[in-house]
Amino acid sequence: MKRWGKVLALVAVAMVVVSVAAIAAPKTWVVGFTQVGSESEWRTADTISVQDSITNDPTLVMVYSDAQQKQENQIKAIRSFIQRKVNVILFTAIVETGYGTVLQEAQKAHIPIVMIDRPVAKEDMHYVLTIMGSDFIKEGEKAGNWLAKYLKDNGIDDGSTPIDIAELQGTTGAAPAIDRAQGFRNIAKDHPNWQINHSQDGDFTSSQGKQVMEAFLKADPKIQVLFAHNDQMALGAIQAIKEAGLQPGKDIIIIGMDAVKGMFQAIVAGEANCTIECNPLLGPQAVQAIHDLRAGKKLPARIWTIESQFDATNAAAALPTRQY
Ligand code: GYE
Repeated sequence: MKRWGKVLALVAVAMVVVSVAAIAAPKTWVVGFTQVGSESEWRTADTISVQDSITNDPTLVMVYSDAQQKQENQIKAIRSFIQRKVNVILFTAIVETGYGTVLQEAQKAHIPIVMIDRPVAKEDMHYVLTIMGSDFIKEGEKAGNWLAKYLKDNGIDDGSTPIDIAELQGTTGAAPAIDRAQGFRNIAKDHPNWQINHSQDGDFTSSQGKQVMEAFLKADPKIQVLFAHNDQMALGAIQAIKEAGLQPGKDIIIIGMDAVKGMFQAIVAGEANCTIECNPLLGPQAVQAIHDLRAGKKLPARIWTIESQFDATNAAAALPTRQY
């Protein structure tokens, strides 16, 4: 009798220990993360931020897939995550359209989709639990507003003489390419003399940016402004401008997006004029969202990132503290 009492007491203690442990240590979750590729400094910073945040979390296990900028690779990766029965899929869409079917498959398998950075098209967003990242339309508008002020402050724009503008677009069909183009035009429409005479896809890469800028300059050596959808393409274009015997930042006003270190250095050197910040350090936010999801909390449909802009007035002071 006495012995049974002891056994029961031990069992009770063990049950308390197990249940306390269950409360203290959340269940390990497997996170499938499909990244776009490694097309830019921005992307590298984003990949490292997300990978570090997940791998430094002892309650999360990451399954990583690099799509190398090919949508079919990403669709395959999502299907393999579904097969593996991961707990959550982290996903940045290369382009907006073409993911509906695979997202529906994930939904049927009850696997939540958390998006970071680039969203899918509006009609497919109901498959997605939340998206965190930047407001790309606002970024394009900031670029337009910066240009309007710069032209005015420097007495370049009298409102009637045409301003010859070239645009290096990001990957065709990608949300930041569509939205940044839109945002810039939202401002340009109030300046009828601004002429976007050249606009082409530079795929967000430095090599494409350089190549396309070379072609622009061959067709039109009098370009006054370059609006690039990311700094990487702007940096490639700066090379092309120099090789054409022109001075980037002086003969041609250069505006980029992202605020990566390379662009800061170009601004400080006087070879570029402005960059609109787009924060790639989304890892901590993504992990927070996964924790909240696992704890049964409801996530907001949109989590915005707060950002700034940099030009010759503030780039040098900010450069030493930049993280990417
Ligand atoms: O601007 C660019 C990258 O999706 C916001 O993708 C991101 C963009 C970023 O390649 O540098």
